[in-house]
Amino acid sequence: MAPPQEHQSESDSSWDAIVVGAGFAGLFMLHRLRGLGMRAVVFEAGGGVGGTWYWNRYPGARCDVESVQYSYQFSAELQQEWDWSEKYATQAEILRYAEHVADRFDLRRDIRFHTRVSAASFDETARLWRIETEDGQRASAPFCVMATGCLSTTNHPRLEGFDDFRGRVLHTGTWPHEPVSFRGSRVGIIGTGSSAIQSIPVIAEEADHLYVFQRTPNYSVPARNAPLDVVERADIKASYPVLRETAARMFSGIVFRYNPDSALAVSDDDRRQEYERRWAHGGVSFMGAFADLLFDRRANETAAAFVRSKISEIVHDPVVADALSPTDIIGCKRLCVDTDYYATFNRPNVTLVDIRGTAIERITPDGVIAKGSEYAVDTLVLATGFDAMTGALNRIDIRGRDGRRLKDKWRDGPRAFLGLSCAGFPNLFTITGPGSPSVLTNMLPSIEQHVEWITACIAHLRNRGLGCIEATDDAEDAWVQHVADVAGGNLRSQCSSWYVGANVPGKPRVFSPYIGGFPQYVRQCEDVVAAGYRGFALS
Ligand code: NA7
Repeated sequence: MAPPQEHQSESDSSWDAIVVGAGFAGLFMLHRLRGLGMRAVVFEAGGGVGGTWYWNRYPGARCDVESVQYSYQFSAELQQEWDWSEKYATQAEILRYAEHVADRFDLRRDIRFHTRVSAASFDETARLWRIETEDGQRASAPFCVMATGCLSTTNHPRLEGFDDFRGRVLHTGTWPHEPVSFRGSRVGIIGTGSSAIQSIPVIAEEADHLYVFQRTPNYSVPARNAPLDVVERADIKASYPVLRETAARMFSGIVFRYNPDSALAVSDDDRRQEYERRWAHGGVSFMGAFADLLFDRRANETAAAFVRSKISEIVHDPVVADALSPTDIIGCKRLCVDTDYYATFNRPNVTLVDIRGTAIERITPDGVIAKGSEYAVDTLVLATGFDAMTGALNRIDIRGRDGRRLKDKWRDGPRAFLGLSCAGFPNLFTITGPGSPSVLTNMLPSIEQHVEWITACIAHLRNRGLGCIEATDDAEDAWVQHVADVAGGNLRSQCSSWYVGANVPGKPRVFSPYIGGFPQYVRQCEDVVAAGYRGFALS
C-alpha cells in the first residue's frame, strides 16, 4: 500500500463532481471536468491509475485491439509524443501509457487511491450525491460519474472444497503486483476465455506441468503480433487524423477491412482464400471476412469450420484437437486472439482436461477432482472472467430518488437510457454503461464519446442555470427495448456468454451492450442533444 495522501484524511468533502474509477474513462472525465472549471475528485480502489490494465497483470496480458487504435485521440500532442512499441501492446505498456496520461495532464492530485466507494445516494433536498467509501470517507457533489468499467468485478466460481486448497490461488483479473514464478510448480488453470488463452502459452513455458480445465472450448485466431519499427511509427503518427475519422465510421469503431459480401455468395475456394488471408493477417478482423458472419448461421458455420480445420492442423493429437474445437457460433462469445495457444497443447508438460458437459467435481487440499480423477497442483489460476457490465455498479449501494436502489431497479436486467443515465437517478452518469456499445466496440473511442457527451451535458446545464438532468421512464423503456430488438437480430445474443450474463449463476439473461454499431449509436446520442435533450427531464 502506498502511504496515505494528505487529502485522504479528509472525512467529509464537497465537490462539483465525483468520479468513481481512475481507468481510461475516469482519467479523461477528470480532465474534461477540470476544463469546465469544476472541482472534481476521483475515487479509485486500486493503488494506481489504469483500471483494467492496473488489475489484469497476468502473464501474456495484451489488448486485442491494435495499440495505435486503442489509445486516446482527444489530444493531438499526446498522440504525437507517445510511441507504441508493438502492434498489440502488453498490459505493462498500456499501464505505462495510462500513467503517462495521468502525469502529463497532472491528474493524480485529484485522485484518491486505495479508496473503494461503497455507497452513493442522492439527497433530494440538497440535490447532491453523497458518497461513502469503505474506509469511512464521505464526499458530496451535485454530479456523480461512474467510470467503473465493464470488466472490473471478478467472477469467482463456487467450487466445493475451494477453501481447503493448500496451494497458491491466483485470479487473472486481480493478479499480484510482485513477480509470480511458476518454476517447479504444477499449475491448474480453470477457464479457456481470453485471459486463459493469453496466459496459457506463457505459463506453460515455465511451469513443470500445466493442467487446463476446459468447460467450453473457445475460438481463437492468431494475433501475429510484431514490433512496430521506426518507419511504421512515423507513418502512424502522420495518419492519425485519417485513422480516427475512418474509425468513427466503422461499425465497431475499429479500422479494419470489412468485406461487404455474403460468405454464401462466393465459391468454396474464394471463401477459403479469404479466411486464409485473414488468418495470416491475424486479429479480430477475421470476423470481417464476410458481412453475414454474425447474422446467418450457415455463413457463420463456414468461418467456424475453417478455424476448426486450423486447430486440427496445429494440434498433433487428434483427440486433443477435437476437444479444443468449438462447435457453436464463432464470434458469439468474444473471439479470442492468441500467440501460440493451440500449439501449446503439443507440449509434453501441458494436459487438457476436457470437462465439457460436466463440472469440476471438487477442489481438494492438493488439487482438483474432475471427471473422476484428481490432478495434483501447487497453483490454481482462476481465469474465470468477470461479472461483466453490471457487476461493478451493483457492488456499490447506489440509491436514487426515494432511496430506490439501482440493484433493485436492475433485478431483471440493467435499464438505462443510452447506457448513460437511469430514470430515478438524477445527475448520475455511467461511462460505457449497459445499453451502450462499450465492449462491442473499441473501448477508448467509446469512452471518449461518453465523456464528451457528459461534459457537454453538464456545460449545458450550467450555462442555463439548471441543476438536474434525469432520463425519463419512457425514454429509458424505449431504449431498453431498442437494445433488445437490435440484439435479437444478431447471432451474438444466442450463446451463453458474459454479454448476456450467462457466466454468473443467477444473473438475469439480458444482452447488455448495444449492438447497433458505434456510428449509429453516436448519431442517436447527437440527435437527443439536438432535440434539446429529448428523453431527459431538465430542472
Ligand atoms: P471469460 O471470457 O468469461 O472466460 C471465463 C472462462 O472461465 C470460460 O472459459 C468459462 O467457461 C470458465 N469458467 C467460469 N466458471 C467456471 C467454472 N465454475 N468451472 C469451469 N470453468 C469455468 O473471461 P476472460 O477473463 O477470459 O475474458 C473476459 C474478457 O476480457 C474477454 O472477453 C475480453 O473482452 C477481455 P464457460 O465458457 O463459461 O463454460
